[in-house]
Amino acid sequence: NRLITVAAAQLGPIQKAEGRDAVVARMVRLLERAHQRGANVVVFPELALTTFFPRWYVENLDEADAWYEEALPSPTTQPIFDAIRRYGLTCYLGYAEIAHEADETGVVRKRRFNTSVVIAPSGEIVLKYRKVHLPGHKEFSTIRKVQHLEKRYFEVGNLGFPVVRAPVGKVDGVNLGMLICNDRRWPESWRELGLQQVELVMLGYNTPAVNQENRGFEAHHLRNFHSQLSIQAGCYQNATFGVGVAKAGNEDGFELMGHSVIVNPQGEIMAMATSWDDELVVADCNLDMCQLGRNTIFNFAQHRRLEAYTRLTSQ
Ligand code: CDT
Repeated sequence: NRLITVAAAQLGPIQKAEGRDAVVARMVRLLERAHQRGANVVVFPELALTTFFPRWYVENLDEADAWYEEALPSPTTQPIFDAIRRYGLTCYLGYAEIAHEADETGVVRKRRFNTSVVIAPSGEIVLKYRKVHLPGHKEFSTIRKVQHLEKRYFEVGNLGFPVVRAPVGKVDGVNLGMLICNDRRWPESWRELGLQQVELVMLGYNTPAVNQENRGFEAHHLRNFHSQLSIQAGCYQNATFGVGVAKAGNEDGFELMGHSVIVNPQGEIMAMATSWDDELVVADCNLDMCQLGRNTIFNFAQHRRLEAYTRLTSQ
C-alpha cells in the first residue's frame, strides 16, 4: 500500500541578528526528531534560513545579499543535506535565491527569487519552484507599521508550477508539488498542480499575525481561518494531501502566525501545530486516498468545462 509519513517542521521565530549556523542546527534537530518519529518527508517553512527579511527596507538590494543563497548546498547549509542523507528523508526547503541567469531579454544578470526545492534522500535537488504570487509592495510604505517588501526583494517566479514523481519512503513514485505562502490563497496555483495529478503539495509560509491593511474588517482570528480555508479547499478540490508549514512567533517585535497543518484529500486537518515555536507535527498519509476525488467528483477529464473558463487566462 502507498503509505508515507509526513512531518511539518514548523520553525519558531528567527531574529534578525541570529546567524545561519544556529538556524541550521535547529533544522538538523527537527530532521533528527522527524526520523525518530518515522517520517519519510519533512517540510520546512518559506525562507526557512533567515528572519522574514522583507519586513526590513534597504535602499540598495546588493546590501541585502547576506539574506540569500547563491549555492545550495553551501558550507553553512551542508549539515541539512547531510542529515537528509543520513535519515533517508525527502525534504522541502524554502530559501531566498540569487541566480545569475538570463532574463526575458536574454541578458544574464543577478536575479532574486523566493524559492523552494525538493531534496531527495540522496541529497540531490530533484525539483525547484520559484514563488509566483508575491504579496506586499516594492517601495517603503509610510502607512504601514511593518513593511512587506516581497515585490522589492524578489522577481516573479519563472518556473511555472512543476510536479516531480519521486520515490518517498517505501513508495516508488509520489507526485510532489510545491507552493510558497501567498500562492496557497490562489485556486489557480492548486489547479496547476492538480492537473498534474499531484498527491502531496508542500508549502511553507511567513504570515504576519496582523494584517497591516485590515481597515477594521479582518479580526485577528481570521488570519488563521483564511490560511486553513485555502489549504483545505486546495486539497479537497484537487484530491491531494497538503502540508502547510509556518515560521511562527515573535521576530524582533513582529508576530507571525503558526498553526502548521497536514490536510488530507477530503480537506480535513489531520494534524496541527499548537505552539509558535520549533515543533514537529506528523501524520500517516495513505496516498490511495487521492483516488476517490480524482475518479469521482473531481475527475477533471470528465467534468471540467474548459469552454466556459476562457476568462481565466484572458484577463
Ligand atoms: N510571505 C507571504 O506571502 N505572506 C503573505 C502575507 C500577506 S499580507 C501582505 C501571506 O499570504 O500569508
